[in-house]
Amino acid sequence: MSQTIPERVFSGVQPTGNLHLGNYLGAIKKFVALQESHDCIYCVVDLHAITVWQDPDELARNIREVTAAFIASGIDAEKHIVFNQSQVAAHAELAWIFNCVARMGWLSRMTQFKEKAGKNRENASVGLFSYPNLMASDILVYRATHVPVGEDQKQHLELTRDIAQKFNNDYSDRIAQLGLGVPMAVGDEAVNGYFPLTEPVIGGPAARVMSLRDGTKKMSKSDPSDLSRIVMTDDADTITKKFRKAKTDPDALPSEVEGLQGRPEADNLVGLYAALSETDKSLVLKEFGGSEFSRFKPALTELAVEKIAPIADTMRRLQADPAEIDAVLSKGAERAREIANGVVADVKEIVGFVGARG
Ligand code: AQP
Repeated sequence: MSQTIPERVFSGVQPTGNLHLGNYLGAIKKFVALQESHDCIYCVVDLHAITVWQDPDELARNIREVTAAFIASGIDAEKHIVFNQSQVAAHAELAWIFNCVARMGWLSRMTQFKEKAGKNRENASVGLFSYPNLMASDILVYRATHVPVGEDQKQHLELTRDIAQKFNNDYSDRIAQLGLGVPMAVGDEAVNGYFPLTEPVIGGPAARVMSLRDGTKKMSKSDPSDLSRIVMTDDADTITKKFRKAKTDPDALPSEVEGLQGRPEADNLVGLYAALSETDKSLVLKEFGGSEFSRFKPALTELAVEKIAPIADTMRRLQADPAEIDAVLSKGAERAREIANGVVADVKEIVGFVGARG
C-alpha cells in the first residue's frame, strides 16, 4: 500500500512593518480559512526580514505586531502553530543543506532578488540572494503540502518544488534504503520522495493587490508613499483619506469584468471590494456597473473600515501586553521544533551525516 505525506499548511509573513491590506487579503485571510480543513503552521519570518537592514527595536516590535495581526484576524494559536522563525534553529539548518542542493542559475533567475537588490547588486546581502532557499526550508522542514501566498511568491514556490524534486531524485535510493520515502512519480520515473511537491494556494480577487497610487505596481510595505497602501492599523479617517486620494480614471465602472481591462486602478479597487465582501468582481460590477468613483469609493471605504477596524482594535489590545504575545510565540516554537527537528534528523541521515539522531 502506498503511503502519502499528510496534508499540512505552512506560510509566513515578514515582520518588516507597514503590514497592509495586500498582506491581509492575499495571505492572512487565506490562513484563517484553511484552519477549518487543515493542520496549519504560521510563522513570523524574522530571519527573512534581516536580509535587508532592520532596526533591532523596530524588528522586535514588528514581530509582535505580525503575531497580533495573525491572532486578531482569527488564527487560533491553540489549535494551530504560531511562532517566529528564529526560535526554531532547524529552519536555518535545513536551509544550509538546500544551499547545497539549489543551483546558482536557479537563484539568479528570481525576480524578487533582482527587484530588491536593484542596480547595486554587489552591495546586496548574501542572505537576500539565498532567501528562496530559506523559504524552501521553512516549508519543507514541516513537509508542508500547501502554502497560501500572494501571487508575488509564485516563483519562490516553484523553486521550492525544484529543490524538493532534486533532493528526492539525488537521494532516492538512500531514502528507500532507510524506509523514509513515499512513492512519487517524477515525469515517467518512480522515485522514493522524502519531501512533498508543495502546492501553492493562490487566487481570488486579491491575489495581487496593487498600489493605490499606481495600479500597475504591487501594494508593498516598502513603497515610499504612505498613500499607496492601507495599513492594518490605519484608523477610519486615514482609510477614508487614502481611498479618496486613490488614483482612478475618468470613466464610470463597467458592468462586465472584461470592461476592467486596461483600467488597472479600477480593476484593483473592484478586486478589493470583492475580496473584502467575499464575492467576485462580476457580482461587484452587477451592483456598481455604471457608477462613478464618487459613489463607489465611499462604499469601498465603508466596507474596508467595517472589516479592518475590529482587527486593528484587537491588534492594539494584544500589543499592549507583549509578554502574552511572547508566550504564544514561545509555546508555538516548542511545538514547531518537535516536528522540524524530526525532519532535520531524517534529512541528516539521508545525506549521510554521522550522529544524525543525537
Ligand atoms: N500586494 C499584495 N497582494 C497580495 N498579496 C501580497 N503579499 C504581499 N504583498 C501582496 C503576500 O503577503 C504575504 C506576506 O508577504 P511578506 O511580508 O512575506 O513579504 P513581501 O511580499 O515582501 O511583502 P511586501 O508588502 O511586498 O513588502 P516589500 O515592500 O518588502 O516587498 C506573502 O504571501 C505575499 O505574497
